[in-house]
Amino acid sequence: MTDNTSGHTSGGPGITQERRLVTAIPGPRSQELAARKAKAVASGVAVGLPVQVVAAGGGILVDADGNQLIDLGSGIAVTTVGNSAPRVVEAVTRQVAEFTHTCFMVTPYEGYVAVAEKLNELTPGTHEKRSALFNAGAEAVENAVKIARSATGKQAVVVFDHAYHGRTNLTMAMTAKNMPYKNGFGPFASEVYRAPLSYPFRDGGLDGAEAARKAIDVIEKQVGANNLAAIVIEPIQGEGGFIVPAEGFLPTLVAWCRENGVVFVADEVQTGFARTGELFACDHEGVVPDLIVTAKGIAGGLPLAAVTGRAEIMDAAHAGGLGGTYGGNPLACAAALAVFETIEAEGLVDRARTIGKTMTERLAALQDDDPRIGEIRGRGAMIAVELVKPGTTEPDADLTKKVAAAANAKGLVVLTCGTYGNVLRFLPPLSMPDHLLDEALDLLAEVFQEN
Ligand code: PLZ
Repeated sequence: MTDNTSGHTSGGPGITQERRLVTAIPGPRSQELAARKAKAVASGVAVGLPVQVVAAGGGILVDADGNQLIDLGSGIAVTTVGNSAPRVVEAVTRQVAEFTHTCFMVTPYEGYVAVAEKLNELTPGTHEKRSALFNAGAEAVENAVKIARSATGKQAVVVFDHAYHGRTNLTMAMTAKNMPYKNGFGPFASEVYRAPLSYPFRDGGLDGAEAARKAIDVIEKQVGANNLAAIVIEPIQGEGGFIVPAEGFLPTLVAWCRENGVVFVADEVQTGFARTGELFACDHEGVVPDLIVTAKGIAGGLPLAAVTGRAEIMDAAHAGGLGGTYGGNPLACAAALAVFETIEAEGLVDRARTIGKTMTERLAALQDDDPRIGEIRGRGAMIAVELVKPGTTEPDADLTKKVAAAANAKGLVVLTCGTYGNVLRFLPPLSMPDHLLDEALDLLAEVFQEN
């Protein structure tokens, strides 16, 4: 967009980069769609903000009533390069006219291999790597576990408190939170064990090494390294509340995994691809995972996910043991290659850092006057505030709901998260122009004043 003050060019088809409210949110057309949705779509599929989106780009979502909302969600960390980012549109348009599907396992094509090559190059570590492509984060997490089991001949998997890994049967078992993810959907997969996480705001400020020792103690006493195939962890937790573990937590776990023949799997589904101000969140502490799971930001909204890792581990599964009809679909691969190019050409890793700095400074100023903001945390363009009863660490989920609803009414798309439902999270597209980010933060300040 030409009026993108950051100088970046990602953006939808000529959408003016301004917030505009012409009706209440949701407007009449959006409400009509909501009524149709209630009759046609299973109610288990819930909607956060029922506006009917008709176009999106830069930092804006346009709805069917002509409202323009500022997007602080990126469709849950997916449209990192922006919606309808020009390179993605061009690449997918070209590919859709050439061929749409062959199934890579039947007759291969270059896009899949090119994405694998690029992932092998970009992910942490200089060792020999292989990749396999899938459709969604949960499917890729499941495949990482299959691969780790195959490589180690062991079965147990350790995950952490507050973890989110998906909604399939195995990943429900790996996800911590009962409501809404697991309740009534059991029985769950076996051989999944949970260890305590480093959560500086709530664990008394244990340092990273101490918190890791606690987790390792649970693992050694309750599981045993000789039974353990993999530790799977989000380097910064997403749905669990944007929890950044204390420095040293991840490196200590990695070292223990290396000593004990356990595969260390980083679930970077939410944190990957420039989001946190590094290409991957593991990079902040120089952590080199054995396997890294990616999805979301990888393909600008087209469904794609991947497992990338050490060649000897990745190649352990027998031929035909990994795959799926659509995994690494040609359209999604074309989009991913365009995303990698966009991140580099537009300096989006730096852009995420700049956005993070702006958000953190502005939110810190709010916190100075508002004791309900217990903590501001996150990295890069993945920032959250945890809301509490003043002077305590008691979660305030009601306030969080109220604040999110008030922000929505002002034309801001914000998301909540956290085990206790008391975390307001911000995941703007990196194509967000500065003036919209500033406006969003002004509006948030108003919202906190008014609620
Ligand atoms: N691992 C770390 O964040 C998806 C889920 C939204 P899929 N997070 C958003 C919801 O309520 O369903 C996620 C994640 C991490 C795995 C996943 C799963 O990715 O692409 O949704 O399967």
